[in-house]
Amino acid sequence: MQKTLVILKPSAIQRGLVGEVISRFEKKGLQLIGMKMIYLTDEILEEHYAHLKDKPFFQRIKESMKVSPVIVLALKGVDAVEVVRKMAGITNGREAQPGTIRGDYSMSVQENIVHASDSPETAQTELERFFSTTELFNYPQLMHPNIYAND
Ligand code: IDP
Repeated sequence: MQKTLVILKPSAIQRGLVGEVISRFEKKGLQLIGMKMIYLTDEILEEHYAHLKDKPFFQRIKESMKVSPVIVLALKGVDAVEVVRKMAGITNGREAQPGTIRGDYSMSVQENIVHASDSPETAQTELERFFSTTELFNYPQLMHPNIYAND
């Protein structure tokens, strides 16, 4: 079992896609183990997007992530990190495969609806960045046998 972090970016909130996107994760069989609405700060964005800090568009990304609150989700499932990355699609919404979240809802590199952790190690760091231990829930997924059979 893996846990992963998703951020529904301001582009999802502003365009009324929150329910649509969360619904995809639920229908897929991922277990929702944490969710909250927060404002991101420069401090947290500089940590979260540290790998982009020297890019010319860094300031723009930070501004766009603060346009409205975001929703952070913690999802759990077998291979959850890779499954959720695939569901998100590649960074540029115009190039992302139809059927993916970015491929279906985004026409932009920057305004691409969701963030999803890119490795199990990153997922752990990012979950700790956005959730305290009491905000992450451990409860049985009653449909587990129907979702996974004997995998
Ligand atoms: P990822 O979100 O697909 O993992 P990263 O390279 O980690 O992609 O970039 C983080 C976010 O920064 C992207 O989701 C996108 O919103 C933004 N971004 C990345 N590259 C560009 C760019 O060239 N122009 C504007 N925004 C960008």
